[in-house]
Amino acid sequence: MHARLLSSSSSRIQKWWCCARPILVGLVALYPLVSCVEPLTRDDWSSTTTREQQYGSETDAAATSSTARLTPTDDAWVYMDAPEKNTGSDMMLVLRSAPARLRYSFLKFDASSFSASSVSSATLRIFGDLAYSTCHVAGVIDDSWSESAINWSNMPTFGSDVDATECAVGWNELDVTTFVNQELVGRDRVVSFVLRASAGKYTEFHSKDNTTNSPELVLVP
Ligand SMILES: [Ca+2]
Repeated sequence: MHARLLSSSSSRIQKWWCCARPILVGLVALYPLVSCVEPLTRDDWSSTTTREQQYGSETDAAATSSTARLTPTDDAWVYMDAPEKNTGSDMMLVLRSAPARLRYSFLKFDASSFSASSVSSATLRIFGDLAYSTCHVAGVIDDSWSESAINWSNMPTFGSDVDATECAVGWNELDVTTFVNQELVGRDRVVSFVLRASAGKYTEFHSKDNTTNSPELVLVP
């Protein structure tokens, strides 16, 4: 009797083991895969999670180049009827188009702190105190001039106008994107401009030596 009970129990254990063994083997085999998957908590995911929150920023390198607002390293105006006179420390930059009394203004910016290789836009901003004329801007490739030495007799040559606008009192903006990209890509990262008036009376802008509203070159990567 006792032996028959033992035999019956052993048979049930063998049947159970036959069924359970493949399951246990499977679980053991799957364990390394399951243990690598970290559970999501409520904070790990939401329908509004941004790509950056999920993956981190891919643009850390690009993020170092942001919009730059540069003030001139040099600015001065020159006038035809006083060809040796230098105005490098004047608080104003002057334009005039009257025959034999022309006035041009030169500005120079150092863009070496701008880390992007090119701009999507570059804007020259000048603040008018007196403004009754059309203002023209042209690029100046020769950056060897300085505000303390430039005058009508030694001013650098310049190219064609790259933009023009009806200047007004207050802020005026000129698009210099193409010329700035030529400087950034093909030449040095120092950018000079000349401003001229095509018609009208005196036009005067704040220079960098003014206490307020200095000219600025806004570079957008
Ligand atoms: Ca100056």
